[in-house]
Amino acid sequence: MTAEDRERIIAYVALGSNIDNREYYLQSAIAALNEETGITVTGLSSIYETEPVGYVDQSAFLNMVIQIHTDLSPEVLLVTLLAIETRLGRTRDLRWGPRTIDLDLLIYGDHRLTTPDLIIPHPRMLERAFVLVPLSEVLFSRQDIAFESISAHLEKLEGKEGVILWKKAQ
Ligand code: PH2
Ligand code: MG
Ligand code: MG
Repeated sequence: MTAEDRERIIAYVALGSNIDNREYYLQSAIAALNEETGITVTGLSSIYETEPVGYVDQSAFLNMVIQIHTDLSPEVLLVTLLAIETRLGRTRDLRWGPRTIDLDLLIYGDHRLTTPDLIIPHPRMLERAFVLVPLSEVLFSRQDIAFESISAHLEKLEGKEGVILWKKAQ
């Protein structure tokens, strides 16, 4: 049995960075996730450069979405994401402010979950072109059945012009 057979849950994580060497933070976070026991990175979107949303007086972001296979619970996965953010220098001075790396759990299998710390699916993902553009790309490339519903949301969404392909996935 390979690691991927044991790691039964398919999950999607959004990555964002807008401080210093943004691509370095994306790549370091992906490597750190892949090194965790119980997580295998199995799909990568392209990297997009995106206009800041929400708090607009900050530098442009690089955003992407990855697919993972995992046998961690959603709560343990969340703690793992936050620990990797901290290791990569993330501070929380300003909500929606500049960050070395932001790791947001978007989708965890077909689970729906609301706890004080975590809502799955991510409550704002359908409103954000910087999430839906890379998410629909990686869903399509991994032949995930969620592609149809996400791409239907993406078609209706405004703000896609603020999301520009920056480095195409291999
Ligand atoms: N993240 C936010 C707020 N605004 N804007 C862009 N373009 N990309 C982000 O990742 C982002 C944002 C809060 O997490
Ligand atoms: Mg975020
Ligand atoms: Mg976050």
